[in-house]
This record gives sequence, C-alpha cells and structure tokens, in this order.
Amino acid sequence: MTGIQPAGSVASEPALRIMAILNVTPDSFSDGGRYSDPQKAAEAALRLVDDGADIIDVGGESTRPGAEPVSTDQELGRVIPVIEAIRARIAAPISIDTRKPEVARLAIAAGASIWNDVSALTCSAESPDLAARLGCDVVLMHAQGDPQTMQRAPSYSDVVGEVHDFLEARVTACLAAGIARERIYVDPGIGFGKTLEHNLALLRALPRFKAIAPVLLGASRKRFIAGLDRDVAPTDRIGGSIAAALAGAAAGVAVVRVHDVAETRQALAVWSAISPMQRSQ
Ligand code: HH2
Repeated sequence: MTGIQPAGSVASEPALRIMAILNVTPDSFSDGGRYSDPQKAAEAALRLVDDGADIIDVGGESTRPGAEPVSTDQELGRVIPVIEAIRARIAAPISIDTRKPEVARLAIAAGASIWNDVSALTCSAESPDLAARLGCDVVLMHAQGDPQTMQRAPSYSDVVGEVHDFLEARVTACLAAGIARERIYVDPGIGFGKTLEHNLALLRALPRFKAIAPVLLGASRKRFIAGLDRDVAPTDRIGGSIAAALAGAAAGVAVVRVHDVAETRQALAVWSAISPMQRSQ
C-alpha cells in the first residue's frame, strides 16, 4: 500500500509532496458542497492529479471554526463512496481526514492509505493501536480545543514550545502503540485554536518541528491570510496560500496540503529552479 512517501524513494530528503484537499462536506469553509456526488468527486480527483497532486485528502466533516460535528454514519456515508470511486480511477495515495477510528478503518479498507487526524489520534483512546494495526501513514496535527470552540480565545504562554512538546509527545505515544517511525508526520495545525500571531510564530518555527518528524503544512486559504490582507474571502486567498507553501518549502516541510494544486505546483517549480539550496542538492 502506498502512503505519503513516493514508492521506491531512497532520497535522504524526498521532494515536497502536494496533498490536494477534496472535501465532501456541505459546509467546509472554502470548498463546501462541491463534491457530494462520488463520480463528480472522482472526476475532481482526476483533475487534481493532472494538476500535480501527489495525494488526495478526502474529508467528510468540516473542522472550520464553529463547525457542527457529524455522526459516524453521516461521515461514512459521505467519504466511503467517494474513496471507492477515486480508488477505481486513480493510483495516487488517498488520505482520509477524520478524527473517528471507525471512519479511518473503513476508509482504509476502501483504499485510503493515510490517516490524517486533526486531533493527532487523541479523539479515541483506541486510535493509535488501530493505526498501528492498519499499517497506514498517520498525520498528527496540533489543535487547541475542538472546532466548535477553538477560535474563541486561543491562549499559550509559548505557542511554539507548547505545539512542539505536544507533537513530540504524540509521536512518542504512537511509537509506543507500534506505529512505525517512518509512517509518522506532524503538523502544527495552522488556524486550529490560534490567533494571527500564533500562526505566524508557528510558520516561522517550521524547521524546529522537522526535528520531530517530517512536517505537513496546511495553510491553504486559511483565515490568517485575510488577517494580513484586507479580510479577503477564502477564494481570494490564493496568493497568500502560495506564499505560505513557499515558506514551507524553504523550511523543508515534506507535504503541503492545498486547495489550489496547479498554482502551487507552478510556484514550487519556479521556486525550486531558482533556490540555491535546492539546486546544490
Ligand atoms: N486543515 C483543515 C482540515 N484538515 N489536516 C491537516 N493535517 N492540516 C490542516 O491544516 C488541516 C487538516 C481545515 O481546512 P479545510 O479542509 O479546507 O476546511 P474544512 O475543515 O472546513 O473542511
């Protein structure tokens, strides 16, 4: 089963991978309501791969600030038919963006190979053991609070230190549960219980998180971009999203999770052709 790492890669620092966001939700903050039909979702996934996506991240529950939780059955009803339709047409790795072990288990049975969990496998005590048994890649993301309340009053005494220590502790717990080290990715969780200043501090500190595990960065179209540019709507945040992806590339992250795949791929191609660090590798 293929996970985040390209099959057969032996490079010491593998190329940056693009994870494309495919939300099958009615209410996601940027692309909600577009892909509820499985065949339409599979066609969108094909286009995303054509555009340069290495991984398709399927999500059935919005985690935008204030989002209402959905039941396991509702989430399964959204994501499983979509994963099956994508798997039938596309070889690229599929990731399931869920906090629920039952959704992850059935998504992986349907053809996903990566469990992307915004709760860092803390939502259920059984999640780390299950991930170890499934043998999937895992993305452990930091969040302060849950989506319903997380943006009310985010507070840290040292945001970078606290996120770092949380991610390190989650990696330790996952290793203890039997998840292989090379299957673990960490993510500082941009926008999940963070103010603009917290997000900027974390973006500046990306190289520190790399010391824990390969890093996934999800900054695409997020609110902090509007905080820096006239409160623009999510669909007008592509320039800011690309700037954040390039900052991630310069910091050596392993994966960027994005809505705008073609634009990000082009920016990364130009940046890596120019960057002296990339060319000397
Ligand atoms: N952000 C969102 C959802 N899942 N997973 C990881 N690992 N990192 C992220 O930053 C991340 C994530 C939220 O963005 P989106 O999926 O576009 O919106 P929504 O939660 O409203 O569906």
